[in-house]
Amino acid sequence: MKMLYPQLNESRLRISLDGIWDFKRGGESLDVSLLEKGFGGTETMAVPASYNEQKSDKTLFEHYGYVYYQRKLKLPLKALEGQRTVLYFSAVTHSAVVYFNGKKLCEHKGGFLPFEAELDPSQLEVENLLTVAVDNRVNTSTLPVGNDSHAMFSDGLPDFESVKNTSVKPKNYPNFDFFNYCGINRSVYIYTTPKEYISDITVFGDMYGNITAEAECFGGMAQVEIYDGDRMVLKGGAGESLKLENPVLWEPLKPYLYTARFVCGDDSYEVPFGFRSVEVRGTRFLINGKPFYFKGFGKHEDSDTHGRGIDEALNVKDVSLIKWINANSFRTSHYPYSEEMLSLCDREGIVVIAETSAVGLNGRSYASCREHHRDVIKDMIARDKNHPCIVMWSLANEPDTECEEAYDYFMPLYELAHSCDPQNRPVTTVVCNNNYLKDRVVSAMDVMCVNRYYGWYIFGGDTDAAAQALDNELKYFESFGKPIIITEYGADAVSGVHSVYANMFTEEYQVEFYKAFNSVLDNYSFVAGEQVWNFADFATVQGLMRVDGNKKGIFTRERRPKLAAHYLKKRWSEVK
Ligand code: BDP
Repeated sequence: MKMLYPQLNESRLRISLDGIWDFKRGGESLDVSLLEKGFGGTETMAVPASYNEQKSDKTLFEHYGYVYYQRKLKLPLKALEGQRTVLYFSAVTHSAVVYFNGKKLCEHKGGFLPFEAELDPSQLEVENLLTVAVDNRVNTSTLPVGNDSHAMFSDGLPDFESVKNTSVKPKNYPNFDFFNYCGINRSVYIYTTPKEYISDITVFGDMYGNITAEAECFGGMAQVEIYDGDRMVLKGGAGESLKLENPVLWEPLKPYLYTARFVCGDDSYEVPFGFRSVEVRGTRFLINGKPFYFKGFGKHEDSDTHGRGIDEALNVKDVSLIKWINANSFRTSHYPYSEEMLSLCDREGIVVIAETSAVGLNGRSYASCREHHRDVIKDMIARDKNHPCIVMWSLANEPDTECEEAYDYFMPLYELAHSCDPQNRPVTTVVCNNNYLKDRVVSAMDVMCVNRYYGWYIFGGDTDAAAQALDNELKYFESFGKPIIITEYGADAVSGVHSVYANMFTEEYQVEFYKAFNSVLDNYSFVAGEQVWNFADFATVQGLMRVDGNKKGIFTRERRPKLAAHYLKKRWSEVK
C-alpha cells in the first residue's frame, strides 16, 4: 500500500486522534455489533501504546483474542469541505478491523506498518464514532509466527489432554523471543489533501550529486524544489534528471539533510533526504565509497508500561546512548520500527538495517506465510525507501534455512526486495542454524548476516570453546567472498550480579563473552560488522530460560549501563 506519512503543511491538515480511548475486552470471535453500535460501560486506554501493561490486571496482560477501541470525534466539517479526508493508522498490532459511523471502513493484517482509508464525505458528521477491533493472535500464517501449542514437557504426560482441555486457557505461543505486546501501538491521524493530490514520493541522492525525485500525482504533473536549509538550490519537474554539484554527503554519524518540496496542483509535500551511496564490493560494505564497519545492536521497541507503543523520548535517549557507547548502527530486529525512529536516525546519522516482521519462520509456515511475507516486504520498502539511514533490508530473522524449501522460498523474496527498492540497497536474511554447513540461503544474500550464541546456548560458560567454534565457522564463511556481519551475539547478565569467577548470568561473564568473540572477529577482514544482542533488557514470554525477560541487554531496561557497556564503549572507540 503506497501512502505518505501524514503531514501538516500549507496544503494539508493533520488531526491527531491520540489520547485516551474507550476500551473493551473481547474473545476469540469478532463481535461486529460492538463495531457497528459502539459500546458503553467502558474501560479507558491510552493510544498510542500497547494495552497489556496499562492496567494492574493479569487477565489483560495475558489477553488472547480481540479487544475493541472506540472514540467519538468531532470534525470541523467546514475545514474539510472540498478536501480528501483520510484516516491513518501508523501501526495496529497484529490485525485491525475499522468501522466509521457504524460502517466497515477497512481491515489490515500485520502489526508494524501503516494503513489508511479515505472517509467518504457523505459519511462525515459533526460528531462521529470510530471503532476498532484489534486481534493479538499469532499463528503459522502471521508474521511474527505463532505455534499452536507448547509441545515441550507435554509429550508422554498421561493425562496431558485432560489438563489441557480443562485448565489450560487459550493463549498465544509465540515462536519468537519478545513479549507479544499488542494494541494501537502507534499514532492515529485524520489528514486531508486537496482532491488532486500526491500519493507517493521517491527521493534520494547519490554521492555524486545525482537526484532521483519522483512523485505520483493524481490529476497532474508534480514539480520539485530542492532546498539546502532555507535556500532553494534546484528546481525541476518531478521525474526529470537533477544534479547538485558538490553536495554535502549524508555520512554515518555526520548526517546532512536537504529537503525536497513537491508541488502538484494545490497539494504539496516535503521530504528530508540525503546524498549517500551504498554498495557491496567484494568483502566490503561501502557507504559513499568507503568501507563501513557496523558497530551496534539488535534492538527492540520495548519499554515499561508502553510495551511496544511508540515512545519518542525513549527513542531520543536510545540514540544518545548509541552515540555515547561509540556505536554507529542498529537493526530493527524483529519488525519495522516507527517512521519517527527512522526520521530521527536520518537526522542523527545512525545507520539502520531494516527488518521485516518475519521472525519464527519454519518449514510449516513457509507455505502459509508466503503471500503475507511478500506484502510486508513491499509495504515496508514503500514506507521506508527514502530514508538515508537505511542501508540494507533484512527479509527475516532466523528462519529455518536448512530445510529443503528454504532456497526456493527466499530467492523470490530477495528478488522482490531488490525490485521494490528504487535505491537498490543490499538485501540480506539473518540466519542462525546450528549446522551452518547446511544453510541454503545466507551465502546467496548480498551480505551474510549470522547470529551466534557460542558461549551461551552452545558451550555455555566456556569462552575458549566459544572462540574456537566461532573461528571454525568464520573460516567456512570466508570462502564465499562476501562480507559477513555478526548480527547477534550475547550473554544474559542480570544487572548487579557479580562474580570473580565470571560465571554465566554475571556482568563479568558478559564482558568475558564479548572479549572472546571480538578477539576472533578481529582476525577476519571479511567481517563487516558486529551488532551485539541486545541494546537493552527486554520483556519476553515466561519460560525456563528467561529471568523476568531477556537479560542480554548492554543496558538495563531502564537504560542503565552494565559492565559490558563500558567495555564496548572503549572497544568501539578503537576499532576500525
Ligand atoms: C536469537 C533471536 C532473538 C533472541 C535471542 C536470545 O534472534 O530474538 O532474543 O536469540 O535468545 O536467536 O536471546
